[in-house]
Amino acid sequence: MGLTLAQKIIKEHLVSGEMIAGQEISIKIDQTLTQDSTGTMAYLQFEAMGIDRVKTEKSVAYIDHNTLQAGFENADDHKYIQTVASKHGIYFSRPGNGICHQVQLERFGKPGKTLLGSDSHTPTGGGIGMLAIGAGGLDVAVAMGGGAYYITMPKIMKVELKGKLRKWVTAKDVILEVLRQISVKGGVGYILEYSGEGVSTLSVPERATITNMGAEHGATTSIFPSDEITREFLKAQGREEDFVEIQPDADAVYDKVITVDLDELVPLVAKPHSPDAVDTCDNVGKIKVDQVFIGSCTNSSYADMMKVAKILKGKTVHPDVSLVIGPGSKQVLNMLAENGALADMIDAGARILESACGPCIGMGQSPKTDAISLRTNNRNFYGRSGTMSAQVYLVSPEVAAVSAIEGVLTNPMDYGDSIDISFEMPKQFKVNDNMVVSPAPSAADVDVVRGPNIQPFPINTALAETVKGVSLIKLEDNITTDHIMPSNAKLLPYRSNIPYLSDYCLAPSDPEFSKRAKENGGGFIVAGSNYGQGSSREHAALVPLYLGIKAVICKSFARIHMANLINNGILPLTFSNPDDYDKIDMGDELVLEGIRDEILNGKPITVKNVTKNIEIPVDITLSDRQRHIMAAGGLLNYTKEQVSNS
Ligand code: MIC
Ligand code: SF4
Repeated sequence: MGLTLAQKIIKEHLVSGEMIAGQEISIKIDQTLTQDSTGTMAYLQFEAMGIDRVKTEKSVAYIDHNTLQAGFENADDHKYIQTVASKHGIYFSRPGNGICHQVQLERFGKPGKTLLGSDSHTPTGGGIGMLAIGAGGLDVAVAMGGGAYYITMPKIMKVELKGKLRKWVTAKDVILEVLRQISVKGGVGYILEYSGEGVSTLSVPERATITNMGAEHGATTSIFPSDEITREFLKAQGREEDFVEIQPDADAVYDKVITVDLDELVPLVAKPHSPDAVDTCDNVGKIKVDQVFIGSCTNSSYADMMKVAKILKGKTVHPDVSLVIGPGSKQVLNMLAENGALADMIDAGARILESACGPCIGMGQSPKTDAISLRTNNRNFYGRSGTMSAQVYLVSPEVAAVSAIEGVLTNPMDYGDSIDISFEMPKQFKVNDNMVVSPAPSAADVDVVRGPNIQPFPINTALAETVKGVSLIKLEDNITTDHIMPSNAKLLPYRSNIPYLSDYCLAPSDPEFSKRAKENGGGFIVAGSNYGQGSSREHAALVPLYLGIKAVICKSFARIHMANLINNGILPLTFSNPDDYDKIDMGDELVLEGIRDEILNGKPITVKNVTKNIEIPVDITLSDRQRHIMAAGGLLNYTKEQVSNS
C-alpha cells in the first residue's frame, strides 16, 4: 500500500510506535521555532532540563509578538531570549525581522523536514512540504534537547483542489471554504494533505496561507507536495539546495476526502466570532467598516502586499476607515520599499506597522467601541482585538483593500478588470539575514540576562490517590485559549509572569473566575466540546495549574491544549456520555476517588458529584507514557524521574 505525503515524512522520522492512526508515535524533530510570547516559558523549561546546547539541525528564537514595548517588560523578555538562545546554540531573529512563520518559510524551512514550533500556526511550513507542527513550549523544549515529539498518529484527509482560482478569489477563500465544510473541529485527529490539479496553480505563499489557517480547523498539521513551484521559490530565496521533491504515492490511501472547486469559489468572509462562521461577501452585504488590518502570518507575504499596493495605488482610504498594514517580514518590507509599492500604500493613507504580529494578537490597533473590523488574520475570537464590543470579520487582502477604499465590505469582483492585480513571483527575493544573530560558539561565553519580569513557572506535584474540589465554572462549546488566558497589549508583556496573569484567567467568560478559584484553593473546570481551541499557549495550562485546577471535564478537547494539560499534570477528562454535562452545575462538589490507581492502571473513572449524590462516568485518552506523566504530576517531573532511575 502506498504512502501519503505526510506518512512518508513521518516514516522517515519515526522513533517509536507504529504508523497506525490513533496509536501513539514519536518522531525526530529537525527544526524548532519559538516566538517571544511562548518562548520565555519554553526557554525557562529548557534551562530546567540542564542541557548545554540544542540537538536539532536548526533552532530559531523569534521576537515578533511583544514588540510594543509599553514598559520594560517586553524588552526584558527580548534580552532574556537573546542571551539564552545564544548560550544554547539557537539562532535569534531580532525584533523587526518579521513574523516567525513568514521568516521561517522564507529563510529556513526545508521540504521533507520536521519542524516543531511553540505557536499554533507553525503548519505554515506545510506550504513548502514540511511536516510542521504547533506544540506547547515544554514539548518544544524537549525537542530542542534532542527528545522525540510524541503525538497520536493522525488520520489523513485529502483535500482535492479542482480547477483554478478566478481573479479576485484567493488562497484565503480556499481555506475559508475548507473551514466552512469541516468547521473548527473538523480537522482534529487529522493531517490535511492538499492534492489535485489545483495545487500546481498555487504559489508557495498561497499554499502557506492555506496551511497556516489549518490551525483553525484543529488539524495536527496541513501540507502541500514539494514540486517545481517549491523549487522556484527556494531558488528565488537563494537556497535551491534545500529543495527535495515530495509527492504522495499514486496508490496512497486516505481516511477521508473533501473537494474544493477552485473555479466555483467566490470571495468569502468569516463572521464574528469564529473562523468557521463563513459566508460569501455578497451575502454579508455592504456593511459599514471602521477598521481594516492587512497583515499577520496568514496574509503578509510579498505577493499579498504587492496586490494590495496595486489596489491602493492612486486611491484614498475612505475617511471613516483606519487602514493598517503590517508586512510580514523585513524581506517583504524592504522589497516594497525598494520598488515603490510602499509609497503607493502610504500615499493612499495606509498606516504602516512594523513587521510583527501587532493587531492580530491585540498588540495595539484595538478598534473603536462596536467597530466593524475587517482583518486578514486567522482568528476572530471574541475579545481578541482588544475591544470587547468589536465585530471582527476575516477576509482576504483583496477584500480588505477594496473595502478600505469603499468604506463598506466590498466584493472585489465588482471591480472586474478595472484594476490590474496580476503579479509574478520574483525570480530573486532580497536576501539579507543580518537580523538573524548566530549563537555563541560555546555556552560558557554567555551570561543569561534575567530582568525582574522573568518569574519562575509553577510545577505540579505527583497525582494524589484522591482528588476533590468544587466545579468552579461551567463553560459552553469552543472555548478558546484566548478565553482561558487572554492576550492583549496589557497582558502579553506578562507572559513570563504567571502569578500576574492568574488574575485574568477565563476573564472573558467570567471575570470572577480567578477570585473564586483562589478562594476555593482550586477545583475543576467544566466545559462543552472542543475546549482549548486556538493558540498553543502553555499559559492556558500553567495559569490554571497555578490556580490549583486539578481537572478539566468537558465533551472534547482541542489537540495542543490537551497535550499542554497532560504535560502539566492537569487531568483532561471527557464525559463518557456528553449529556452528563447537564449533571454538574457550578459550585457542585466533585470527587475523583482512587484516581491515581485508575490513571496508572487504565481503570474506568467515575466523578462523584457529592452535591447531587450521583456518579458520572468519564474517560481519559492517555498512552502508557502519558499515564506515567500524569501520575508524576507532569512532563518535567516525569523526565526527572526517568533521569534519576536511569
Ligand atoms: C496566536 O495566534 O494566538 C498566538 C499568539 O500566536 C499563539 C501563541 C501565543 O499564545 O503566544 C498561537 O497561535 O499559538
Ligand atoms: Fe502572530 Fe497572529 Fe500569526 Fe499568532 S496568528 S503568530 S499572533 S500573526
